[in-house]
Amino acid sequence: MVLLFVLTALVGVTASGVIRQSTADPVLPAAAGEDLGDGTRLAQYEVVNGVKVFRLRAAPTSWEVSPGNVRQAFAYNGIVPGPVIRINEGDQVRFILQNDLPEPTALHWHGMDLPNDQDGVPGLTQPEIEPGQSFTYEWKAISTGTHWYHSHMHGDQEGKGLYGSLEVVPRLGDITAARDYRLIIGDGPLGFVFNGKSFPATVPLRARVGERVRIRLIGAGPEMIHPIHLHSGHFELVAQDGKRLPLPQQMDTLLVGVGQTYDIVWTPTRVGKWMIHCHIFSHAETHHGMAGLVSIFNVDPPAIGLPLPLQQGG
Ligand SMILES: [Cu+2]
Repeated sequence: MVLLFVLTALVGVTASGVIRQSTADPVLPAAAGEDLGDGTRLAQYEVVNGVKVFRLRAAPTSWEVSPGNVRQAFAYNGIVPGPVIRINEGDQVRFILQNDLPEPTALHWHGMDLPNDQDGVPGLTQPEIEPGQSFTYEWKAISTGTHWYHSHMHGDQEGKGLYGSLEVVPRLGDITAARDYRLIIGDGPLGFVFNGKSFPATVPLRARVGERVRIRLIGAGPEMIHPIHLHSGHFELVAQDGKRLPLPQQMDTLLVGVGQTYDIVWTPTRVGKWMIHCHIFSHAETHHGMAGLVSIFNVDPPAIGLPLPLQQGG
């Protein structure tokens, strides 16, 4: 049992949001490109002279937000959201952004403590990156926790899909959880989307009774606020904008504004299909059924045969 635990801790588990862990480096190169089980993928990088180098290409793409509903999107590396950038506190990181959009762009590292000329604001801290040009950002990861990155060129570019999760793993004291999901909320030209998809195309999230499930909520907007509600009782709010709260706060609905990030932890107590959704009717339902900001947790019994704390209908 102890050996199994050690092996699991070193190797990690790849499927369905289960966290990879390693005492040496929480971000294993072998994990690059990994499907994180929530409709997002981990960013790939290479290490050059001790610097983690990421390549991002912004370009138009056709993006199917739900079956038959194809929108004209702008995407980093062809996916909405862009790849999840997960780095460690203290990492020196470099991002080479290629602009293959038909218009200028720039990239802002939202929530990061970094040099002013790396802040990504066109016309203020850097020139606009013209179509066909590239720009290189480099900084040291100081700000820990859940943040995000996005185009700072017109809210319209952000709304079309130019955003992604930016997760800085602290050297000490990360939020402990068995699974690690993110739900990035969009409400622009792609419609109401969780991780670039509208229900029923949102990826079902897996969990087991008794697990601590971390959910990173990111308000990418660019226009609206969303009261995010999780069925089945309550969850704990443990961090806002990457900063841990002194005490977790129990709640069942959390208002997520544009630009905000929240980390919540949920421990399912009952098996079943549990919704997480925006509670504004027009953002999550139509008269023909659910659509938009809706995802489903499929909660299974505990893996190791423990009795259920609460049975369905109990
Ligand atoms: Cu909403």
